[in-house]
Amino acid sequence: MKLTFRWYGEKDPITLEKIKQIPKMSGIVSAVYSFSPGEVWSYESIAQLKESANNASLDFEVVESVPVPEEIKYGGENAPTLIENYCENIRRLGKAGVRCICYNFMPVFDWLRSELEHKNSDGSNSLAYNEDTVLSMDPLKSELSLPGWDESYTKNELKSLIEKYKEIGEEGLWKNIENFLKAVIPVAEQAGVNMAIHPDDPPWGIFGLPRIITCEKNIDRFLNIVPSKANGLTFCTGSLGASKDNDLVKMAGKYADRIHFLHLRNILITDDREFCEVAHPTDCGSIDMFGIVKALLEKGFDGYVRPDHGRMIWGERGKYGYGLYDRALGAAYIVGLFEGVEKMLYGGDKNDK
Ligand code: DNO
Repeated sequence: MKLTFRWYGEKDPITLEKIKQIPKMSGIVSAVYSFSPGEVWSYESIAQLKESANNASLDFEVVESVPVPEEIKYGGENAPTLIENYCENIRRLGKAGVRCICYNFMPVFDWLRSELEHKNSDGSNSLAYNEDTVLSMDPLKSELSLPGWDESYTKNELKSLIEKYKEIGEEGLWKNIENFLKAVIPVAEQAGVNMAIHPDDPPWGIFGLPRIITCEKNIDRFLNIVPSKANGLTFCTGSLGASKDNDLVKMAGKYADRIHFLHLRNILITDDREFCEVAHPTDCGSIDMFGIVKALLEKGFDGYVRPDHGRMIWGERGKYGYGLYDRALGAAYIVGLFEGVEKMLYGGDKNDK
């Protein structure tokens, strides 16, 4: 596996030098943030990102994310042009040495939480989700907004966007993802890039909005739309694991050859549709991190891995979920977990043989 770490660019208080000091760190996961969804990223901006990483002896082979504009997702009239722009970004990134692109197909909201500073008993804080709180903030009825919302929309824009998705429903979203994949995957194959869709977080519909990358049945359907290796997954344990119906160990083994990017994090499910984010190790939460890694390695997984959201510990403040300390602890745990499972399965790192 290649251990990576998310970096938000030059403004990120966590510098590349600090990232490089995490044991076994191979590269960064980043994106060009100066373009709006749907725009083509300039060659210069991509090259600059790569150069910054390489100057710090880090690779830049994974992009998270090239965002999919809403109009592609709801199938607006500009969708074909926007899909062509998306293809151009894939070509440019492939040329620059990017091998994996993470993206999602979640309508309107990306990840959604009800709390950003949930107090844990050890004095740390982390992101948390409580469905009752979320539902009480229905944007069609309430004036409040939740963490994770794109604040660039006015309330009215948000409402009309939500209405569009309600009209097309789940099958409409499937149709639009099919159009997207059929255009984009051949380009990715050509460019030597693996596309890795991020599951919906949390993995169920909210406010009547359809969400489809949620469970085994739907992931089967998704992968079969274009049965190419380049049409793959970001296996995000914290997202898929929020639903007790998802058997993550089974899914990890089943999809191993289509998983190009692994987001490892743990959550503690406290009730139905209620959870908080916890430290990475298996015993800290509800997710069998060991079982997942073992299932993947048994099937020869050799993709990119990153520690996902961390708690805020040791007084750190910063971008929610993306501080340094707990993610670095997560990275160290991941290295240990892989070392243990690899030695158990084949006596060492597969790549050393
Ligand atoms: C949250 C992230 C997501 C992810 C996107 C991928 O912390 O896991 O925002 O980057 O969904 O497109």
